Amino acid sequence: MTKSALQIARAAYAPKMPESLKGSVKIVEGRKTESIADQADIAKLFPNTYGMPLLTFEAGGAAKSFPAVNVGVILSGGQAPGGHNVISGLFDGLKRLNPNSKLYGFLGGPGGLVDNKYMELTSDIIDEYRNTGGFDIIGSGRTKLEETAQFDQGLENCKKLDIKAIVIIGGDDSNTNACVLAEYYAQKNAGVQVIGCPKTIDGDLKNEMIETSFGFDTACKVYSELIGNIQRDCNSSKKYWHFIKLMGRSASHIALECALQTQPCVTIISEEVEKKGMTLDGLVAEVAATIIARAKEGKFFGTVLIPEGVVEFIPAIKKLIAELNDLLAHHEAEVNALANNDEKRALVAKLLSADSAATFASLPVAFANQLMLDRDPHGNVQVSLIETEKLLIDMVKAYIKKNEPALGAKFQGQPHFFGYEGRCAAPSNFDADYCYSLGYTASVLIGEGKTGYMASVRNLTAPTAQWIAGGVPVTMMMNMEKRHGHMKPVIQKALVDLNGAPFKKLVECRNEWATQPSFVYPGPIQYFGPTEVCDQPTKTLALEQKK
Ligand code: FBP
Repeated sequence: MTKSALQIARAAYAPKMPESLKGSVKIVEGRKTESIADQADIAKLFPNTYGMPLLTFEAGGAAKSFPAVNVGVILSGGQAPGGHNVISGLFDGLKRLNPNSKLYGFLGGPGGLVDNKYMELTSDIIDEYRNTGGFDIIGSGRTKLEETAQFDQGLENCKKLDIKAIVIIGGDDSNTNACVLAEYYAQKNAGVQVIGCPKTIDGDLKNEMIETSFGFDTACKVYSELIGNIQRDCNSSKKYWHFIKLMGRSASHIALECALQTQPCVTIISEEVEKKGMTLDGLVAEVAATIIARAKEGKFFGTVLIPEGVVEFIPAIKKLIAELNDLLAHHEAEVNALANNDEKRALVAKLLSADSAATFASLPVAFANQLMLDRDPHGNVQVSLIETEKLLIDMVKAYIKKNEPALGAKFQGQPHFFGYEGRCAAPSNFDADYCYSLGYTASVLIGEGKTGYMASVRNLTAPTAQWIAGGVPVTMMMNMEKRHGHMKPVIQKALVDLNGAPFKKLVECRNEWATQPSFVYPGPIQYFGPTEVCDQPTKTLALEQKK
């Protein structure tokens, strides 16, 4: 494989680690934990893994000897920068506990465990992937591990390889399933531990003990660089409005962070749209108001940031999508048998409730067609395939033409979607260090015989040496939610907190950003250079931690 000069130089980067992980580790047990809600239900469902204590690692533990152990690792769900460093940290940590330990990678995501598709990860392989982006070392997948038959098959496959622990690197759903798996193996006394690691560029797996999910930092820095470049172009030509959709299936953390980094004219935050009970027309009018105000001052250019999942937060469309998800699951064959989209829309409209049929009929045809696209394996609409940026450009143009005809002719929109561009970037120093520490932490949890824990590394706005590593029982993050008509224990997804410091900062600044020259141009991620250029955490983290 031909490597770029940066790849070669970056391979030599030694991730910075918390002091506590550099030598023998002392494990400090904290308070017993409770789930964030529905304590009685969760305790009943997880009799072996509920209520375990928080664990904090400190430097200076007594030197111990550990038996060699075989461990399996799985990458689950969407790619996020730093996954390879979780694996290299895990590998180095296991080898330090005992050089005869082995690490196996299950291939193509959780399905690899069930189908027994794996490879041994040797030091030669690991060295090829240190500090690189992507999940290509073993691949990822979205198979859900939730059936007992899958757990049993996985156990049989672990036994064949003498695997005593599995590390699942995934988002909220994957870690929920990791916890169910940990409980199941504990109940069966199967001798297989399960440890989770918090991954997702979306940034929505976070709570008191998980300050951020890995990959969010790098992805936001990549998108912010691109937004900054567009803003400079925009400021130079002064003729386009750029509508930029940003990935993040549900929560708007990415849009908010990119806004804080680049100071665009308009930022839509889905959680605010929902709180205000906005309609699509209301949202269009609000975006158009800024465009009209700037046009009246002779500025026919600007930037609008759009979170990927915004349509699902518009109450009427949310209801429509929920009905469509249900309806398409039950009438899939009937709908797919129809020859064209006009016929499909007509059939679907008949099957919807009166309210939702009216909403469906009010939507531009191309958008209504996109809402009928195939669902993902969890039955959800694939929001990254919905061209919200184009929809908003068309609707805003029509609105301005109708309400301010003289200005309407001058409005020119350019659509963009930034998503996949950021998911496999070479991890920033922050993500490279954070991920390596997470993997290393997982190895310590395995050495200590823990199961049902997620690796946690905190105090992330302090210098790396002061980061606090440890373990959090996954049951602590759970509550009961309705999924497919049944109440299920799940890790609570963290949406943007409208009372939190990052959103408040946006609110404080957005009028100025809409009207005054405010664009910021963050430039590309820097891997070498002064710490204030290379090692900054996200603005979200800094504001949340009052830095
Ligand atoms: P995860 O939640 O699995 O980390 O995936 C996040 C994400 O990147 C979303 O932002 C996006 O909506 C989705 O994956 C896209 O999925 P796919 O890769 O299947 O197109």
